Amino acid sequence: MPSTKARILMMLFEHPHQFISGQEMSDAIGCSRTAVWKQIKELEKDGYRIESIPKKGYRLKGTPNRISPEEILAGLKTEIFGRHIVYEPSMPSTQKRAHHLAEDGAPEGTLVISDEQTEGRGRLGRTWHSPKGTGIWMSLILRPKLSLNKIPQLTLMTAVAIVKAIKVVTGIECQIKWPNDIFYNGKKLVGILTELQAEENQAKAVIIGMGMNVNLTEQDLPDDIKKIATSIQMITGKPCSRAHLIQDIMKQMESFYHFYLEDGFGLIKTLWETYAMNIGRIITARNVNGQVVKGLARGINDEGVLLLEDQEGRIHRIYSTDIEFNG
Ligand code: BT5
Repeated sequence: MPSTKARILMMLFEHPHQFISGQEMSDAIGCSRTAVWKQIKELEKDGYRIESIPKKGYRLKGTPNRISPEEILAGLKTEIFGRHIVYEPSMPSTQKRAHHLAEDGAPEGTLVISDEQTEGRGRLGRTWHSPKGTGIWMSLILRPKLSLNKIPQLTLMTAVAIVKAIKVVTGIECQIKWPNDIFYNGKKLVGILTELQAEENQAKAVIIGMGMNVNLTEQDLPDDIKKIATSIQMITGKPCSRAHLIQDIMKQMESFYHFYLEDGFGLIKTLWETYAMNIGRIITARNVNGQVVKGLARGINDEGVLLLEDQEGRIHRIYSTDIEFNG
């Protein structure tokens, strides 16, 4: 059961431009008007700006620059994705925390979010730069009944869902770079990290980490990353509501996930190829044997594996390695 403070905040978020009277709140929550007033004062201490007019009530005027689980929940249109949120202003890594929660039995749809990561991680031991109050750094716990070879498809599903959500919320049309990046104009906007807890040949939990540069400016990034990265604010010139993006990503992911579990990979394959930036281009990749292969990216197969055709016409299957463009 959410606290009185959380319930008041949710009511304020649900009526963004209207005043809600103290009486209305106390009736809905089942507490005294004085208790409502005390919690409003607490919210102001947390950085919320709340307008208060006698006989009219309270209205939300501004939020602190931090992710608010209450704000996310107030506009969330999902059944399970993001319904249970674990939030802290700072974490070493949401991915690491999600792994612990999954081991302790956290249910499917649990979303771990932080405003800052001090040890954010990418793939293969790389780091993910996650400055405070600027991006979406989150990890979603799923518990699909899937064999292990199917799990990489969830990365592709996530990429498709995020591209769609970014388009819906901001109007920006991004592209997917194999296997796990979302790009805009040649620069990285989002990175996805899919990790697994397995038992025999079955997934016990899948942790999908998403790092999204939302309101970062150039000053938020170190020099080496500045050259290769962008953010939604850098593209549009204005800040974007992180809560709205999270809500839409959860909604898109949930509907693709249900569709995928019922009908298979077909729809995601088609959308992924539509959004992909590498199809039809010459790329260099490393295959599972460590061998470097150069060829034309033909598309992905029904398992979600990238197919590369070399100069002799041989088809190579590329799993989750990085690629470079050559033309
Ligand atoms: C990824 O790895 O792109 C996956 C990133 C996943 C991050 C999320 S945040 C929430 C969750 N918790 C975590 O601890 N991680 C996940 P990879 O393909 O290996 O790309 C990493 C590379 O991207 C780095 O080596 C840098 O070159 C670059 N990079 C680092 N921070 C970046 C940023 N904020 N924006 C763009 N590029 C960045």
